[in-house]
This record gives sequence, C-alpha cells and structure tokens, in this order.
Amino acid sequence: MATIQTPPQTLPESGPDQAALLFDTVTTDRLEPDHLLRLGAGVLGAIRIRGFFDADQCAQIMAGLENCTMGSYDESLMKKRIPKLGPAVFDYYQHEDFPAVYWADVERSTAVRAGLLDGADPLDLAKAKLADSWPGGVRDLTLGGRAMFSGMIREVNGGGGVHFDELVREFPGVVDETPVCQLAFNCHISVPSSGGELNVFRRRWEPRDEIRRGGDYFYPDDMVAGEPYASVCASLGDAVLFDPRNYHRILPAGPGRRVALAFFIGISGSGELVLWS
Ligand SMILES: O=C(O)CCC(=O)C(=O)O
Ligand SMILES: [Fe+2]
Repeated sequence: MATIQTPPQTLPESGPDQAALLFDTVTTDRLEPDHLLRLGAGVLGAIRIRGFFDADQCAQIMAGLENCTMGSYDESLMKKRIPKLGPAVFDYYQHEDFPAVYWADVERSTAVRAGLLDGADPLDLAKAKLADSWPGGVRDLTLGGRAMFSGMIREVNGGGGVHFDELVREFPGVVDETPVCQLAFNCHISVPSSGGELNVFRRRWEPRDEIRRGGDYFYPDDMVAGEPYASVCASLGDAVLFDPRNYHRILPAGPGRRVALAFFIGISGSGELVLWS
C-alpha cells in the first residue's frame, strides 16, 4: 500500500511541539507551485504525486528497458552496485577528461532513453507535466553553455545508505548558474511488492559529519538516529519529491524491481525549474 507519513517524533519536553517541526508530507493528485516552494523553503518533508505516470506508461518504459544495457555508479565510490541508464555529474566530475567523457555519455544515454516510451521519451512526458504545474517554465541546467543530462533510469533494489545530494556544495562553480534550492524527483516505473521505502531526515549536512564518513559514499545509519523524518512508500507511477540536502536513505526492497525515472530540480533565480541528474 502506498503511504507517506511523518511519524510522531520524539521531542524534548520543553522544546517545540510537533507542528513547529514543519516537516510534514503531502500526497496529491496534482502538483501545485506551493508544494515545490514549501519543499524548497525547507518546511515540507516530501511530496507524493499519485499516478504521475499511468500503469501503461510504466509498463512500456520497463519493456523498453529490456533491450538496453544499464551502467552503474562508479563502483569504487559506491560499494553496492546500483544499475542506471544515464550519467550523473557525480560520475564524471573527478574524471581527468571531464567534461568530454560526460558529454559523450549524455549523447549515448539520451538516445537510448528517447525511445523507451513506445518510441517517445519519458523525460519529455515528465517535463511537460511539471511545466503544467509551474508558471515559470522548465528547462535544463547548463554546464559550459550546454544543456546537462537529466532523467536517468535507476534501479535500487538492495537499498541505499544515508547520504545527501547538493550540487553547489559538492561541485562548486561547475554549473553555469546557482539554483536557489535542489529538489529530487523520482517517478516510480516499477515497484517492489514490499519494502523500498524512502526515509527523508530533517537533519542536514554539517562539516563535522565528515569525521563519520567511511570509505563509502554513505554515512553511518546512527548519524540520523532519533532525527525527525518523513517516510514514503511509492505505488506504481507515483512521483516522489523531496529536498536531497536532507539526509535520506532507501530501505532494501522485497521481491520485485524498484525502478525510477530520476532527476534533480532546481529553482532558478528567475523562477524557472532547472533540471539535471
Ligand atoms: O530512489 C529514491 O527514492 C531516492 C534516490 C535518491 O537518493 C535521490 O533521488 O537523491
Ligand atoms: Fe540521493
């Protein structure tokens, strides 16, 4: 069953009440501008948009994937193999030939994804739906004047450890403009029969956290123990949005595949949604 919830949190007796946490969750059939603004402003934990893609669209994309080979994140950085189609900036940033190898992958992956939805591109569908929900328009974030890749297809069955994503902190100065916030978008095109919940913690990165980071990309679970969090279990076709500057993790999935169309959304200084992966 699809759920999204902010469980009651343990707060100090003399501290703020639950309402003051401002880390609620929203489930909706239609994304509204205010949802994205509240997420970006840090006063919402997560948004679940029911049926962003319908079951047929999900099945078509999954069928299209049968004929293509997925890559994965750099396995020296990410110890668990996470199959995916399409590059993340993260994959190439430290590569000596960055950004040339990144652009080659962008071209290759875009061409493959472009036919996955019965000859059409699932990213175009997602962009059109987002544009319908946001007055400022939707475009790609740029790097050296070129549109960056967005819209990877990613399969995370075994769970993913605690981490955060923040482009402008991880790779300062790399992209052409600084978005004022970063949101994560995952539209679930295949869901497992159990498990695979996303936990989004209210806690954000602090410099001292680096002491706790092992050789892996992920941070230890106990770093977020006791922190308020939102928990989302998506149904087929649901899109889940959250602020990935909040620590988050994916619990291991039961039988079945957990596959999503994934990208980040920034809000630009002039009020556009800017996308990248
Ligand atoms: O698959 C998910 O639910 C979230 C994946 C993730 O870590 C992200 O989108 O930043
Ligand atoms: Fe993430």
